[in-house]
Amino acid sequence: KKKDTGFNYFAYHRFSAIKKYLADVVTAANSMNNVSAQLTTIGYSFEFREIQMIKVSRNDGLSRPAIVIDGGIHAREWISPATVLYFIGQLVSGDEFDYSSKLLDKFDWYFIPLLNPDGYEYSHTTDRLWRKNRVNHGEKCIGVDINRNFGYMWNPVNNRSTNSCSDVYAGPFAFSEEESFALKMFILNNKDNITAYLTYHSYGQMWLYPWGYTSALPTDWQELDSAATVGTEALESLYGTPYLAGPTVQNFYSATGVSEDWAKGVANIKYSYTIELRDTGSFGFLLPQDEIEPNCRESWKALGEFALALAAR
Ligand code: ING
Ligand code: ZN
Repeated sequence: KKKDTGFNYFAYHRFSAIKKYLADVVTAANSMNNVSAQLTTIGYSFEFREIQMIKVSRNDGLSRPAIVIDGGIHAREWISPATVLYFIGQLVSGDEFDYSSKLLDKFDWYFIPLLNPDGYEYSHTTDRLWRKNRVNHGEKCIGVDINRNFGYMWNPVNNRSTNSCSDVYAGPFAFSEEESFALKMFILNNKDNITAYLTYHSYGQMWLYPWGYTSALPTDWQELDSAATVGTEALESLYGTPYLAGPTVQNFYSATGVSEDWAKGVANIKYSYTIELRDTGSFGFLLPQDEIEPNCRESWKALGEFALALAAR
């Protein structure tokens, strides 16, 4: 039996609509006989919004290696949660490339589609280009960059960002933020079983792997590189969208306390990536709604091929 939620994947939605969609996915999955969807709240934001995680898996009671995917760490990168919501729908209800059944046979899937709900809402109501969360630590300015707040190489002395007004403020201490802390606790509670961690951002069209804090490479970088290249080649095959696979510092810039580094360096997740979605700057963070569909289709194809390649290793 197959049921859909009626959700329009090709528009940008507010927090409340996303929350309703996730509840509808659980209802739809419960009406099917070979897939299970479970919704949990892994934390609450500073403004008390739920940080929701949805697990999608076979409902045969077996435990499989896990892939963890997050979106919406940065408020203004609206294409990121839109893409992760699309992934959830394809996996639960079936997809045009027939990946979903194979992907559910191989992995348990954990999605946190909107890790920074406060910032996301603020980018809808007040400041479209807001990046951080909306925490008030009693400092001069509001907000911490969640992707500078993770506890691996956090804010080192020679590169210290103590300015709360900076867009990349690292916070008063590592994991000071509910959002990064919630992700950390979830991952540490499941860490022996996680094969891959993918964090979706925009923009730049890149599939990046550690390290983010140094130009040195992890010893297994060639395995990360070849898996990333499977992803980018599949992605390019649909519309010819050029994507670059490579190490973060060499291809983008360096930063400390980022989630991909913590996932690999501390949680020991082998395949840890930051994916920068469309575009390369023409619209930047303001990606028009008519690019959501092609962006989602090519990104889903990339994820499918990437995950199947991992399963075959
Ligand atoms: N990009 C990431 C950022 O947090 C990044 C890129 C990740 C840089 C990891 C260095 C290390 O700055 C976006 N779009 O936010
Ligand atoms: Zn980002």
